[in-house]
Amino acid sequence: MENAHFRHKKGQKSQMRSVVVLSGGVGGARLAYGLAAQLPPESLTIVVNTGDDFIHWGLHVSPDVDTMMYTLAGLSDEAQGWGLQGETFSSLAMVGRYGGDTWFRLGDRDLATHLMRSEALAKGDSLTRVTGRLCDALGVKARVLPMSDDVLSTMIDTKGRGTLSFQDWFVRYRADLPVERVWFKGDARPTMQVIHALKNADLVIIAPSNPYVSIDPILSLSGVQSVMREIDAPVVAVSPIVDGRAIKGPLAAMIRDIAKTDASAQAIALHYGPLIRAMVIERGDEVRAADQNELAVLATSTVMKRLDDRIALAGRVLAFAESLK
Ligand code: FO1
Repeated sequence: MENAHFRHKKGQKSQMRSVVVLSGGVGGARLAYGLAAQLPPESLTIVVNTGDDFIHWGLHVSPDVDTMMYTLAGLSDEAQGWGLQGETFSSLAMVGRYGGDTWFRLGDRDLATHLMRSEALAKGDSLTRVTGRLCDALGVKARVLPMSDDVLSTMIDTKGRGTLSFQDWFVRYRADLPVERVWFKGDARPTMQVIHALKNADLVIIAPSNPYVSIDPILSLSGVQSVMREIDAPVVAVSPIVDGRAIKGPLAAMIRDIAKTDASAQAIALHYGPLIRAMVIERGDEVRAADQNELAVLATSTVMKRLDDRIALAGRVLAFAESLK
């Protein structure tokens, strides 16, 4: 299946030969969709957070990888932000009847993804290889790389309920418990494909994803930040904060709880510090460098409500990045 957007934009390709995006779920997937419409598939690599991964009903669920894959394939449930369009939940109802866990709503067709992935992993396949095959089957042409083939679990120290795994905190407790600290359990390495992509990048984009729970797991892997500092390619962060609010999810409250400051593009710049050379922020927001270095800034419309917004924002990010060279 070829997405119509990825066909009719052929005249508008960017000069960038190798763009690497670091991403979590929804926000990053929307920008990646736009980039996939602007770049030839071989020029786009998306490194996806797997800190949210967990075992549920005995299956390996990889929420951010699946959101990326479904979004690029044009199959995602846009209103909900996760899962597949037109999904049904008969298996979930049956699990409930057996007295099983139903707080995490796995859909019937989504279940097929977790079955195929879990079977392949049990046979000794890597998450990178199985993700590649699932993407191929869904017609996703850009390269989607899980950040690691090892297990790294995002953990949340909460006020009130102690330490919770990410999905417990995010879904079971609806991200309602104040966060004291985010940390990562496990000794995971980035894959060699991730390091190779970063080393050869002309541009690294940090997607408008939650820095604490979507991007930091990737940055915590040994070697990732040092490669990002060594390369000549600009590192550009797209702000997930618009006018003091997070476009989706608990980020604004997390910034207040963890950084003890109001949510703003500036809080994002401070978080990434010298790792980024440039930032794309919402028009009307303000940002300055977190240190003595220069921070190039593009202030534009960053909200991606419609498919065309994604493509337009991706085009502006690429043009901005080209102007930095
Ligand atoms: N998020 C929810 O808020 N409730 C759910 O029941 C839920 C189920 C679910 C199933 C598959 C999947 O890939 C994602 C799912 N998510 C659900 C979203 C997901 O847990 C989070 O959005 C991400 O981990 C955060 O990026």
